[in-house]
Amino acid sequence: MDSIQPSVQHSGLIQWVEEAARMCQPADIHWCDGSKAEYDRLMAGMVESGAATELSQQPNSYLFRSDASDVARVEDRTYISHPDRDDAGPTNNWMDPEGLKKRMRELYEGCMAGRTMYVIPFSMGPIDSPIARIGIEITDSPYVVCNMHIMTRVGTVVMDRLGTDGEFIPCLHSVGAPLAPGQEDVTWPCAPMEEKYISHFPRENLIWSHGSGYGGNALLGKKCLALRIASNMARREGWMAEHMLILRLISPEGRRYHIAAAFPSACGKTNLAMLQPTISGWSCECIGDDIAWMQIGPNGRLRAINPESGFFGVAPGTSYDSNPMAMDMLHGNCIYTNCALTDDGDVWWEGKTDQPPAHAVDWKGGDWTPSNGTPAAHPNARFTAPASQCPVISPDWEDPEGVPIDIFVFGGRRSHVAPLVVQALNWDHGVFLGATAASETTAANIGSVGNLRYDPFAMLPFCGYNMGDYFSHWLNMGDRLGGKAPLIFRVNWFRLGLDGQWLWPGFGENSRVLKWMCERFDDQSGAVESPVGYLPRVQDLDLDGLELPTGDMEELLRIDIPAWTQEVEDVRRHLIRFGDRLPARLAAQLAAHEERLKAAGK
Ligand code: OXD
Ligand code: MN
Repeated sequence: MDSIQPSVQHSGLIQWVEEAARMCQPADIHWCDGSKAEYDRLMAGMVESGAATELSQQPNSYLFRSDASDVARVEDRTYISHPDRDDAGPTNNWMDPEGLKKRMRELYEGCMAGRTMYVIPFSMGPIDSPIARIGIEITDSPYVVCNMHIMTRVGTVVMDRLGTDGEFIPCLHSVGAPLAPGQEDVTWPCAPMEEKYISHFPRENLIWSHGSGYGGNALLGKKCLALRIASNMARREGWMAEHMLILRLISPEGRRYHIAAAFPSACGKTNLAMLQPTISGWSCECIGDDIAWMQIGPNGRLRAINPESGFFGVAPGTSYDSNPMAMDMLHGNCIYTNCALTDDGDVWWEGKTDQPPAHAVDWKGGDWTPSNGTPAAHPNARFTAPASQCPVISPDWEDPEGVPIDIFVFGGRRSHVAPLVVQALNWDHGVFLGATAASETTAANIGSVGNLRYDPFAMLPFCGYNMGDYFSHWLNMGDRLGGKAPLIFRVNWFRLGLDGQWLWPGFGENSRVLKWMCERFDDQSGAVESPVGYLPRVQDLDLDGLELPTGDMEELLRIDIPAWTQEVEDVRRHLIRFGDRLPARLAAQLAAHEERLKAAGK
């Protein structure tokens, strides 16, 4: 087998690919050039093998159905392998690097037999951005290659940038399903749960993933590199890698505000990133929907890039009501995974239209009619779409220097207690708000749905080191930014009324809340100080044209002191898990929070 293309001159890369090939023993090696011809050829092969279905209603778009056991990120099988367990902290799974590598080498041995090994050079961030980083993913999944073509910048341009000795982050991936000679392949190869490992070795900037072909487990540029490994690099080098969308809001006067917002998975980040403001004269441009890399620029302000070049969005719930811009983006050149297939050759998912199709093929490949009583699309079904197709993508979304961030938002899905919006009293209090953000769990991870869990900064599954140290990093960044630090807010679009219905209409109406934040940034709007931060009064929000039942706004902004007081013990339990890694400044914030609640309860 000829493993190396004569044009590849990077000795470190050649050595690593040869080592991987010796271990995984693929039948063949393909170096990806990132061309459309390459994408088309791989897709044609997958259509022919039955792994993909070409959609007749959308040009150049394909549907995949995964194995029923491989439908989401697997947090239980995700490891942060620092030599010292304490550096991974209490919120990450840990195994010592030697033991984990030994176990994974056993699994990798011969794991690509009968398959092609693809070598994908990719850039996270615009190729010419000083903030961008290069990764090389080795994978035996052509589905992964095609998704990486959309989600990252891939191929020859990256190799040219890498040169003969450039730095790259090695990312090894296998679906873990070797083929014996003559053995027929399945449409979605993967390994059983106990053989799935999504492993990170931050000390070496190394990623090893085995056994899953789905999303963040397999598209290693996304969660593994751009968050778990990058969060370590960012801490070492003094920048930030965050689970945040980036958007630009433009006022009727043309003033531009840049907002970076962190929400746990499947809490409406993509919808917010492509917001269509309902307030007159305001508009929104999308820069990214999932990840922000931010560095302090020469003028002392924080500048953010979106390291990705596509959207890997949750399909169910995406509709012309919830996200018209995403719907307009999904007109071709997309990959769909675990959506339903309609009889006329289009995709469908729950919530896409009010009226479900009379018949479809569901995500498991079976006949489906609305009377089945089961979802036609998996709740974590996804679309992969080029960012350039988004009708509201910002003209500056690929600006190598990034955009200046004015406002940080933390959010979560909370049925009760958390108000619609609150502004942090200062940076340290903002870090406290981020550190104590909680959310009800969703289908984006395999596990139970609807349980309340603390998800600090929406980074619980993505922070590649001890969260206590991560809180310190945020405090340090605030110190360095000083008066140029973004304002911090926390929001909750999901509070329920007594009737069990959402009180806030959400979607485009969220622009009303963002407008208040922009006005706070410009010192142009009022607020009252509450024990949990600055709250808008009803009259501080632009509610023009919004008809809400009487009392709902007051309820959305109500601070239920007994309920908050009752949660203090949970917050304390959550924070003291970090032991001596919990910064004293956050412990002081907890004490001050408790004091304020006590005073308010008197
Ligand atoms: C995602 C996630 O896919 O957060 O973005 O799970
Ligand atoms: Mn995400």
